[in-house]
Amino acid sequence: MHKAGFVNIVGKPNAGKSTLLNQLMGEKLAIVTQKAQTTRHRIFGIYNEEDLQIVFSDTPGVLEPKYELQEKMMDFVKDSLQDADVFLFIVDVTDKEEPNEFLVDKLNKIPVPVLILLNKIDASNQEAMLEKVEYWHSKIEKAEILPISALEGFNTDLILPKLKALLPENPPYYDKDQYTDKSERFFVNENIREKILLNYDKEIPYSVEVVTEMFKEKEGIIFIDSIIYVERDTQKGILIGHKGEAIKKVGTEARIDLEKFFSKKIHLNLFVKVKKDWRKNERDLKNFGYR
Ligand SMILES: Nc1nc2c(ncn2[C@@H]2O[C@H](COP(=O)(O)OP(=O)(O)OP(=O)(O)O)[C@@H](O)[C@H]2O)c(=O)[nH]1
Ligand SMILES: [Mg+2]
Repeated sequence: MHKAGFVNIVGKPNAGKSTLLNQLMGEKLAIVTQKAQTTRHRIFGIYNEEDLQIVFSDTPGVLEPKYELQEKMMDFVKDSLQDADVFLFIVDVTDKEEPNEFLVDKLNKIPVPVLILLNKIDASNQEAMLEKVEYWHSKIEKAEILPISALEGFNTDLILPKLKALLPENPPYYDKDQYTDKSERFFVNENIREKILLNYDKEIPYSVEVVTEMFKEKEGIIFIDSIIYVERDTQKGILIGHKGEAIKKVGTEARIDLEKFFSKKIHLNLFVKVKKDWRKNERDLKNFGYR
């Protein structure tokens, strides 16, 4: 007997969805930062065992879209609300704000099992936790609740057996040696964007898109040319920094990570270009892979 299915990770921005995907996969597939809206795409992590295939999908955090890019991000979320066999709904227990009622409502209506993961319990206390458990029991009655720390891997080992029990009998959807739906170039783009999220403030990270134009292996070295697009000239100046120091730091940090990811020596060239207001432009967004 072989089981297979789609397990979609959903939640508010910054709840720890990508951290959880990486923890479950045992590999860093999705970038993680302390800033909200780090993830912009739907990323599959394909977990394989002999008699099991779980297609996890990490999604952008659910928000009220304010510009076209965010609308496209929410389209990815809508897709993942439609094709799940099981939902992992991840809640940050340290989040003081109201839950996203749109998402709670959807999860209540869709006839699919929901496992609520109360995340970041390493940063909370027993009392607050018990309160949250009670609260979430009443919000989504059908759901099972599990307190976890995605960061520290606490209780995350309990998730796989629970999912296996819930998933239907199916042949695998993907080749058993495939672990993601994304290309090598995608991981390069994301890694560079992660370093930009970590190194710059305010609007800069949100105004950036990365496109890898060359990814070529020659004699054991991977040669990469990537373009960082920003929305205005002033942002280009900030990104590059005094004597190019700032962009150099991004390049070095990204290269070190990518050498680990690909287990190869990397030669990385970064270029900065302006594409005015791309976040609001349908055609630019389409070219950047936001359908
Ligand atoms: N203390 C603590 N921090 C965590 C835990 N899980 C995630 N974090 C932190 O929370 C922040 C957001 O984590 P992400 O995994 O990027 O969250 P996300 O839900 O994917 O966020 P978006 O992609 O922006 O929607 C990062 O700084 C993580 O290190 C946890 O279990 N405990
Ligand atoms: Mg994320």
